[in-house]
Parts: sequence; structure tokens; C-alpha cells
Amino acid sequence: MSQQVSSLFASPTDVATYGQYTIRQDPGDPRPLYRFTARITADGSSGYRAEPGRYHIYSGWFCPWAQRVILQIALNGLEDVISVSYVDNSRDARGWAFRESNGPDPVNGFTLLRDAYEATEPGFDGHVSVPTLWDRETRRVVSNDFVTLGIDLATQFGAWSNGADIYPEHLRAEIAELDSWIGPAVNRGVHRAAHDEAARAALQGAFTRLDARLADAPYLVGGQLTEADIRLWVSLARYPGRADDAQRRNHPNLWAYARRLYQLPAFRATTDFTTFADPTVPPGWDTPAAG
Ligand SMILES: N[C@@H](CCC(=O)N[C@@H](CS)C(=O)NCC(=O)O)C(=O)O
Repeated sequence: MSQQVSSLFASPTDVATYGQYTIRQDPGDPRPLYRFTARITADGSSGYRAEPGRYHIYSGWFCPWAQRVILQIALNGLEDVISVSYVDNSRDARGWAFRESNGPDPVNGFTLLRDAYEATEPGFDGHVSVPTLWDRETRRVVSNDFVTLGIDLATQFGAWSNGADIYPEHLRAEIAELDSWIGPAVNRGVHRAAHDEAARAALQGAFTRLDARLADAPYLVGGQLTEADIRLWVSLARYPGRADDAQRRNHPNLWAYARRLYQLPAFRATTDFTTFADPTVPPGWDTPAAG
């Protein structure tokens, strides 16, 4: 019995034995870094039809890119339509793995996420990343492209969703416009800002702009919760200064908005601060907002 149980899990992370996780890309290799970009479609025209029970997402609690996708599932009420499991929060050269911490791989019983890629493409040598979308029917990785994955979850599963329209057609251009500066300054800048003066200035500049925008609007675009809020939230939640008094003084609307989002069940259920580099939950976030 104990043998059976232990075979569901990878051995503990062991960098001394296995080394650090790295990806080698030879100069001149034209292949994209993230190789799997297939799309799910409601009408099945892409070869991957939106169907309940067919797809599984391998996620990681720590990962902002994965959380975007998991938030789409939660906000659309698709928890019983698309299954989700979580890799362990640490890795060595073997990449993401399934351990007791976050449970086994409920679909394939793999111990390493790499095994899913290897089953899809023998000899696979690219990024083993979360989120990864697995198709039970064709038994392969369909996508590890978090942008299109989130959009497909938001738009192709209408037959089973609760009707929330998180990526409304009339707001897509505005969502893209926001992404063009929030992406570099915030989503990709937040970690760089810890050790790079220019990145820090860009991040604080973006916060100032967002603070003004949120002064008289509950959400970033269209007066409703959209993909734009999801994209911003995953970085605000992981921003190391989120609990600082100075942040709340300088950008009161931005941090009140972040707190409001955290009051929503979907945001709360998909955010685990203990898996972030700084696990601090800002003061007041755990108490319900007034009104
Ligand atoms: N960087 C990816 C987004 C996903 C991502 O970076 N996920 C991280 C965890 S937060 C990961 O699994 N990294 C492993 C890798 O990229 O090889 C992309 O640009 O598509």
C-alpha cells in the first residue's frame, strides 16, 4: 500500500542531485519557447471542441500566468467542466512535479509534469510550464499558452458557463490597449522592479496611472469585471510592497480596488499567499469590505 501511494509522487526537490531547472535553446533554433498553442473552439473547428469533462489544467498556486486561467474557470463557474490540479511549489532540474504538498496528478498519475509533454512529443526539450492544458481524448498537451488559453475558457464554454462575460467583445480593444502598458510595466516588471531602478519607476508610474483610472470606476474597463482586472490582479497580489503603508497612501484607489477584488470568492479561492515570495496578506484584506 505505502509503495502504491509513494509512486504517485516525485521524490523531494533535490537541486544538489538534479541541478537547477534550466532550458537550453540553441542559437538559431526557430521554434517558439512555449510550443503548444492549439485552441479550443465551441464548434470543434480547431480539432479541440469545448466539451465538459474533456480537459484538465495543470496549474501552480505560485504562478501568476496560471492564476489568470484558473480565475477564468472560477468566474465562469466552470469548475465541474474543466478539472484542475496543482504541481508542487518548488522544482529542480526535473521541472514541476507532483508531491504530497498539492496532491497527485489525478488524470494520468504522472509524477513529473514533464511526462505529459514527453507523452505528447517524445524527446520534448522545451519549457515545461504551468498552466498546461491536457486533453483526455487525444491524450496530449494542447496548450501552454496562457493568453489564448484564458481567452478560450472565457469565450468557448458558454454552453456550460454561468453567463459571466469576462471578455466582452465590445471591450476587447480597450483590454488590449491596457495590456500594452500594464503587461511590460506591471505583469513583467513587478519582479524586475526589486533590483532595477528603471523597472521600479515604470511600475510606480503604472500604479499612478491605474490609481487615477480607478478613482471613479470600480473596474478597469466598461464598469464591469473583465479579463483586464484578472491580468492586473495576479500581479498586484504578488507585488512585494502590497502591504506597505506608503503604497496605500500613494495609490489609495488601486489598493482599495485590489482589496475589493480579494473579497470576491473567485479571487479568494484562487489566491494562496503562502506560495508567494512574500506571504503577507495586507491589513484589512481578510475582513469583508464595508457596503
Ligand atoms: N513564461 C510563460 C508563462 C508561464 C510561466 O512562465 N510559467 C512559469 C511558472 S510562473 C513556469 O512554469 N515556468 C517554467 C518554464 O517556463 O520553463 C509564457 O511566456 O508563456
